Formats: sequence, C-alpha cells, structure tokens
Amino acid sequence: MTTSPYAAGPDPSAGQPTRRLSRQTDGRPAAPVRIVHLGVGNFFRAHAAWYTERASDAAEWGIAAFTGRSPATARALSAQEGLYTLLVRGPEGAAPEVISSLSAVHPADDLDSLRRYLADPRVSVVTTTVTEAGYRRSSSGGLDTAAEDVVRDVAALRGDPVDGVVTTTPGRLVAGLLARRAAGAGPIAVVPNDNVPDNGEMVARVVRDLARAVDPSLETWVGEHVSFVTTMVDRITPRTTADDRAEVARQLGIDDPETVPTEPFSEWVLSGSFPGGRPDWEAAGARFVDDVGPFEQRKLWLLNGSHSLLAYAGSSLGHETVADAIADPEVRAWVEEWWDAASAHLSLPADEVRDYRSALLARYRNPSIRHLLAQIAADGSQKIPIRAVPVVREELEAGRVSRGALRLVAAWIAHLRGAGAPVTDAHADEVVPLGEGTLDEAARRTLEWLAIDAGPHTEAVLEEVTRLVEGLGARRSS
Ligand code: CS2
Repeated sequence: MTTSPYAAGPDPSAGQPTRRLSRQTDGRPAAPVRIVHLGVGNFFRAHAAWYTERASDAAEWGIAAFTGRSPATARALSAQEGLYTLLVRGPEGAAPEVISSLSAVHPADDLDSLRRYLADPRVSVVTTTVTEAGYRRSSSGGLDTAAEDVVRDVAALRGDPVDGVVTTTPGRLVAGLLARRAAGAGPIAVVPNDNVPDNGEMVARVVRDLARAVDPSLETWVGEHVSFVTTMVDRITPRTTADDRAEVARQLGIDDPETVPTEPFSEWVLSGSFPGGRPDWEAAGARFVDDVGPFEQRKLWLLNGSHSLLAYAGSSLGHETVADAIADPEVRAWVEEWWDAASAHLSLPADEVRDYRSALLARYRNPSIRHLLAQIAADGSQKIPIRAVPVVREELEAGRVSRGALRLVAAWIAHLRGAGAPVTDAHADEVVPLGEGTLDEAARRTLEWLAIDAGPHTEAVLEEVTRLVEGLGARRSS
C-alpha cells in the first residue's frame, strides 16, 4: 500500500502525523461515470453525493462533478482522487466518513469533458446545485434572455453548437444536450437539488427557453428526451472550518482540506421519471413520491423560514450561530410564533408538523454544529420571496395581519437597514435601496417589491412591520 506524503500547508493536527486521502488506502475504486453534477459545493457533497455513496449499487454509479465559479475545488479534489471526508457532527460527537462517489472533478470551463459525458449513453442523470441565481431566471420565471451572459451563450451555441463556449448553467445544460442529441445517446433525467419550490419545472423552463433560442428543433428533442425531476432537499451543512479539518486529522490521521461538516439528519424527496435508470438512492433513505409540494412547503416554511428569521432577528441581537440564537428565549418565542403562522397553512397532519418542529429544535441546538447566522443571512433577495411571502399571503387571505409571519419580513428590513449580519446578496444593488429612507418608506417599498398586496389591511400591515423593525432596532442598541 502506498500513501500520499503529507503535503505542504499548515498542519491541522498540531503535530500528529497525517497523510492525504487516496483511493487505494481509504476509498472504493472510482465507479464508471453515469451521473454528471454541476456545482460541487459543500451541500452537494453532504447530500446527493452521500446518497450515491450509500446506494446499494454505488459501484455502478460514479459522478463526474463540475465546479461552480472556483476551479480551486476541482484541483483540490482531483489531488485526492475525488475523495473527501464527510464529518457528521451529532450531539454525541463527530463521525468521519470517506466518500468515494466522485469519480472525476472538473473545473466549470471544461466544456469538452461535459459534452463528452453527456454524449455517452451510459450517463443517464444530471444533477445540479447552483443556487437559484445560477438558473438565470427573469422575474416571470422564464430564462432572463436579456442578461448579458445568457445573450452570449445563445450566440455561442447558435454559432457553434459543437464547441461554442458557454458560461451559464442553462447554457452548459443546453450545450451538453446538443452533444447528447448529436450522439443519439438517448433520454436523460435532469435533477435540480436547489432549495427552490418546484425546482424541476424551474429548470425545465430555462432549459427549454434557451434551447428554443438556439435551435427550435432542440426544444422538441428536449420535450421528448429529457425528464425534469422535482426534489426537496434537506441537510444542514455549514462551511468548513479549521476545526473540522483538525477533527478529521485527529480521528483518521488524514489531512483533508476538502472535509465537509454536516449534521446526522438528511432528507431527499423526489418526484419524476428516470428514463435511463438511476442509483438505488432509496437504500440511503431517499423517497420517491407523486407530489413533492407538501414536503417542500413543510421544509421551506418551517426550516428555511425560521432559519432566515434566526439569521436576521438573531444576528441583530448579537448572536452569531443558530445554536446561540435558538437558546435565547425571546428569539425562540419568535420562531414559535413564525411556526404557528406557517403551520396553519400546511397540508400535513398536525402530529407530523408537531414532530417536525420538535426535531428542528433539536437540530438547531446541536452543539457540535457551528452554523453561522451570517451564512444563512446571505442572498435574502432569493430567500424571503419563497420563505416568508407565501405565509404572509396565506395569513392575509385568512383575514389575519399576522405578527408571527410579518416579523420575518421586518427582520429582513432591519438587516437591509444595517442591523445584525452584513448584507451579502447577489442582488444587493436592487435590495439594499429598499431599506433606505424613513422606516415607513422602507416598509412600503419592501412590501411592494415582495408583491405583498394587503388590500384593506395595508395600513395595519405597515404599522405592524414598522413596530417590529423598531423593536429589533431597539434591542440592538440597548
Ligand atoms: C439555510 C439552508 O443558508 C440557508 O439559507 O437555510 O442552507 C439550510 O441549511 C438548508 O436548506 C438545510 O437543508
């Protein structure tokens, strides 16, 4: 057996001998590539890659993963043959698991490899985790055909369908599908794993729109050969810290800069067909259902909604992590109030909702996960519309000016006005100005931007939101 020599860089194990991961000593042989993935961040490595690792037929299903913006991840993962350690942090301690399911990792601009994989009939699944902004949607939900990079991708593929250089996610998917059609490689499933309602239809629309703009006959081919699967994904996965890397070094004697920390809980609910086959993900607990909708609402409203509330309201009180914020009785009461408002509109049995809520509290309190509120606060422009607005609207339709629901909107306004975690947002140019001016102006502008039309309740909603923002500001300065 050969082991990699300890590579340069800070020694995370404070003096313990460490080596790098290698398939020969630590993992399984690389499985043949049958899945292509776009966006190889921490969440994907804790979730779909882990389900593929745990599938009973894992030896037949290798993943070729492509990075998002940074090619550094491709270099770092390739240097350890695609292996990385998933550090599962539970209340009782941390358990490392070496994941072998990434058979190859490429930088995003390696379009030759992308086209080669998609032209291979053995490849039958494409998964994506690129964040909502990555799908280049316009406000109407279709492809943003006015965006410069989309315009460039369309022109590139019209000019050269075989080698045209594309950069957006829809552009890369369409480039790959052109190669697949040309090779006659057969049907394929596209499986978005982003935390967006109805994500299958979301990706179907942008792919069809871009295909049509490139070549109308491709849109027809996509309709006949590409299945878009809808999913609900869940696993709390913070960013990697030096402490995670040191823990792996302590337990395994391995220095893994690509360590991914995550929680023990995981959920994946999917709906749709896989015409070219798929791994036995059920073996790892994935569920295949007819309608993902109720699971999606339960997760987006109860988990993600309360996460965003913790991120904005909790950080404005000076808390740094989810565990800190949920331990504050005042913040906990706000979360319960949010949950009460959201739960009233879930189409699931009440005892299931109750169990889910208490499981969430346990997940948030997990002392070995350090989930930064600032991480969750990022990109509110994409989160608030899907996490807060549906609940506010449901409450208004039920005739209620709901303090529990409106507090999430108010906390975001307080954040835009400078309270708590700093604003980091792909659409900062658009949303930071929403919070400017007097509080009343900011509240009106934000509600309008969120398309919350309170009708006869408008003044009452504005008053409530203003009072709630003031409440958060007051606590902050005390
Ligand atoms: C979080 C999610 O950062 C965020 O916005 O709410 O990433 C959350 O941790 C995951 O959806 C959990 O599955």
